[in-house]
Amino acid sequence: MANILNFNIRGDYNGKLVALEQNKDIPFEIKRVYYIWDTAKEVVRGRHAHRKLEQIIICMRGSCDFILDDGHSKETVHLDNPAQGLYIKNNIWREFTNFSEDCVIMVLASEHYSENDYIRSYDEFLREIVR
Ligand code: T46
Repeated sequence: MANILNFNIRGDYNGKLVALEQNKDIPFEIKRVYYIWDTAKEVVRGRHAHRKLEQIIICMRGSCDFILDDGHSKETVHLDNPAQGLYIKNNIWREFTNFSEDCVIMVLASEHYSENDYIRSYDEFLREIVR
């Protein structure tokens, strides 16, 4: 279920650089970028799925854990590498937690923000994925 993309690092003695191009390194057109930081370790974010949205999650600094659930099984992914992206397709329930103090997450999204795309009830999520 967890799909980790390994990005090319174009680094030299000056430091490291990753370049991401839509429809090449990122498997969709990027319509939105947002980032999350300053979240306490024990906070649990997410607790929803998306009907259509696909996203790539990149932990730019620090670390955190994503718990993914496709309605059949659950998987935990530890993110701590800015040269990796966690590709989450639609209809996956996600929770994320265990934030390090310095954690900064950047998200590349395939759609503009729409509250209608969110499934915020786990029971509703299970009903929708068996339809
Ligand atoms: C996801 C995980 C990884 C906006 O106004 N625009 C936006 O683009 C986003 C993402 C959020 N918001 C508002 C909606 C809420 O009032 O920001 C507030 C916090 O959003 P939310 O509670 O949905 O944040 P997370 O961290 O639980 O989830 C977010 C994304 O919403 C979600 O798509 O997969 O990050």
